[in-house]
Amino acid sequence: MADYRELWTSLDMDLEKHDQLCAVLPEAYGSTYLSQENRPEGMNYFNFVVSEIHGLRIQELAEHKEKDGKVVGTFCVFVPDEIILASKAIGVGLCAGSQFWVEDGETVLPRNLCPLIKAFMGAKLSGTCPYFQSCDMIVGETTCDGKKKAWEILDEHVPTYVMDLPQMKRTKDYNMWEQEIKLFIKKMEDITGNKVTVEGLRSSIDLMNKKRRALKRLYDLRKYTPSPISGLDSLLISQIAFNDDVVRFTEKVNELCDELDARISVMEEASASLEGDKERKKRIMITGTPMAVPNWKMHSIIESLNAEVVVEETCTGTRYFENEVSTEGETIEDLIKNLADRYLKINCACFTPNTGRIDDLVRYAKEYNIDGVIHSNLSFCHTYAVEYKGIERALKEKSIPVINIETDYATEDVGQIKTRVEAFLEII
Ligand code: BJ8
Repeated sequence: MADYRELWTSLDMDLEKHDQLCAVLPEAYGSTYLSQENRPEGMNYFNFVVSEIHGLRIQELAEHKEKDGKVVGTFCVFVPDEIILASKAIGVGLCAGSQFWVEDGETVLPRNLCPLIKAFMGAKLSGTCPYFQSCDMIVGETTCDGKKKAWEILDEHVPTYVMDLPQMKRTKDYNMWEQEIKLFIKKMEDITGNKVTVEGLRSSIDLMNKKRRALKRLYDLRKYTPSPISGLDSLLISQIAFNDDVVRFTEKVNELCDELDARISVMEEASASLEGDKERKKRIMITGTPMAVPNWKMHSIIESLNAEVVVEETCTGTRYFENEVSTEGETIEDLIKNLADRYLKINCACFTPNTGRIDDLVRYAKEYNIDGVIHSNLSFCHTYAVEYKGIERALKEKSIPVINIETDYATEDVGQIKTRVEAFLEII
């Protein structure tokens, strides 16, 4: 990797501490990712992105800022990327997935809080995340109580704007969300000095739809048995989706999908001579809380056993790309309505009721030919933990095996989780 120390210094980073962080990532990535066999060639681009995760992309953000462009950090798939793009700013997903930051987060937050919140707070306080350091503004949302209150503390360190997300899906909630999107447009126009026009918004909707389509194409290819790509690699792509340039990312995912298409054709030709089911790995769906980079814990455990993760019903999975935004309409109000309609189709446990998530799970179980579901719950995430009971009941009614695993970013429980997953795979 090139020397980015000057760049990091200009971002007011703690270089010494950042060196400690950089020392752990290559080893973790090597043992989790590079050790996989038979990876598609197209993963080389994503390997490169990871190797330059604190380098090239940060350089691109810095160049954008030099031209007076703005960078905005987000934490939730409800924040409409289309508005950020239409105001000519760059959005970066900041959901922190490393144990490295938890300790610093705990200096200002209670210990019994979701690790994702503690990690993002720690990432900012420690000055070791160059994405955070590049942000002119953070966009939070009122999804869970932990995040909602954490924005107040974060705002002391970086300007934090909060979108008020409704928690029900009645007509009045749709109307309210439209109003919130309007206010967000106003905020983005104020900080960037750029007007969000109908044409600009329509073209950013189009860009985002293309990106969603590419991810959907990747997930559709995973429906094939055996999946032409590992769950670990797919998860990485979903994680990189939050930070990479939209056009380049879409192009690279489509290139990879072309390769996977070809792989499937080869497998189909060979399948006549294979003893199919004997070799078949158990097909697992992951559902639950998001897995922010570099949280690869659950996938890595499952795929070290005789199983493959073929779909993630999470925000680092289907919830990010399902449903496109309509480009129909003549006015900005029309497009705002289309945005509100699409975004409120996301089935997050912060909504009550949230029965759409159960429908999604049942549908995916069929479409992806699932053998079992693993509900992965970040510790202290109450909305998902409480929702688990209803999910368990609904899946059991359909004879779909499911287990719940609550965990954080630490590695102490890896052995224990492995034993539970192993037992689960044996019975399904
Ligand atoms: S749409 S899942 S990204 S809120 S931070 S709720 S894990 S206790 S992230 Fe989320 Fe948006 Fe919903 Fe998706 Fe729980 Fe932790 Fe809260 Fe979390």
